[in-house]
Amino acid sequence: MAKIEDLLALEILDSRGNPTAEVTVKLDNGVFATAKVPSGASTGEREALELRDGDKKRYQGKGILKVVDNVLNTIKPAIKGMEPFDQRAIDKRLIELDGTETKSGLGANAILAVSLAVVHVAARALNMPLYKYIGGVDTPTIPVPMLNVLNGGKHADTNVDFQEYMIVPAGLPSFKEALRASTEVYHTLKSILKERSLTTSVGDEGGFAPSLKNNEEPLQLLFKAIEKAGYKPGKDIYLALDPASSEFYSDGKYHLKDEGRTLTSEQMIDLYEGLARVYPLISIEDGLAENDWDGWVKLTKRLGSKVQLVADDLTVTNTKYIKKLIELDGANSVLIKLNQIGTLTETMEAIRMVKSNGWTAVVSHRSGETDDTTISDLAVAANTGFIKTGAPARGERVSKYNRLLEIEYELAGRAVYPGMQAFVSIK
Ligand code: 2PG
Ligand code: MG
Repeated sequence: MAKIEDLLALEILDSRGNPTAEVTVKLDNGVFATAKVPSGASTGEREALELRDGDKKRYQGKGILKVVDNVLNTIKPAIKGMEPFDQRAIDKRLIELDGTETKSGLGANAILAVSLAVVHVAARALNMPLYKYIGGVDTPTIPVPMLNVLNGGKHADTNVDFQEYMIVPAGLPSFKEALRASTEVYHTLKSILKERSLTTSVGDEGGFAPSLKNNEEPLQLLFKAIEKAGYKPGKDIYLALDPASSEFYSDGKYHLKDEGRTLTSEQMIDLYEGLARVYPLISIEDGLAENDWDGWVKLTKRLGSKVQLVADDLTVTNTKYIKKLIELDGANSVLIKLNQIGTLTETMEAIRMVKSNGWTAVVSHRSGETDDTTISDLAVAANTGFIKTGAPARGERVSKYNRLLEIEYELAGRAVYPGMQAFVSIK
């Protein structure tokens, strides 16, 4: 059996021009593979720690030389000689080495880069595509993409409070067709913005980022763009939101700058209910804030039967918080981000917990990304049914969609595009 022989670590850049980690694992049979980790902007306060140097003389304090050092001098000696096929044992070793609950010992960025490079090298050593290595023979589902085509909040420099306005092509027959339709809508949206003399420059996730009248106008624009592109809103293509509301929540209230309003949880729920009545709004992520647990329970009671309610900042891919939310019946879906928790094994445990409860799991990118495509394979391997990875533009976003096109092609007739079936959590 091949064994881990060497690790290389590099400080590279993410799509926002901030340093991030790249790790290569080399086996004693010469096979090697690389993984690169992403970085969020609207991070949840309970996320695993992303270690940065804080040395203001380099990259304005954002350097990750400590991460490189931790990989080379602490992790490498500890996992050298281990078999790459025992992912669970390697991830356990990484967690023990770190020794903290939030991975602040070595940094979740150091740990995740190694965890993912290991799974890549193991798959490569067996000559298997990553999705098949992780998922085994049961890997037929190509996820429904949730494409963030209009950016606001922390991902843009505008007056729009809500962070993400997504299109969800759940009514199309295959991933390929779903991506084509979404891309046509994206270009149509661009022409509509141009006609109205609104800016077509893009935000962090490749979606357009114009300043608009209020938080509802993006939904009107998307509805129009879908129709103008020749598709039926609410039949071919649905809408989804990630307000990332923790970002505008303070003192127990939601402060919306678009209309200078301050709303309670109940009023926010009224707002979403009103929007869902007018638009084909099928999914709302982080509609309420990461510490508004009571609000989430009310939100689920009111909207949980018709809208997918996705917890992100609240649960941070951590089974401890997912379990709590399940017990409260406080959502019906959970966002999955590898770097919120820091290892592949823990991420898979989170997905299993969510799915075994009958909820949906949405595998997600971060706003700071690289060309790494692990999440595409993960979404297929874990049969999550959903992936959220930005607009169909910008290299770091399209790399994930392109990888899914390849997987769908490779699986030929065996691939299932679940479409509306993916929304099992909406009763
Ligand atoms: C989110 C993510 C990804 P960030 O809030 O869901 O879209 O943003 O990576 O900035 O946390
Ligand atoms: Mg989110």
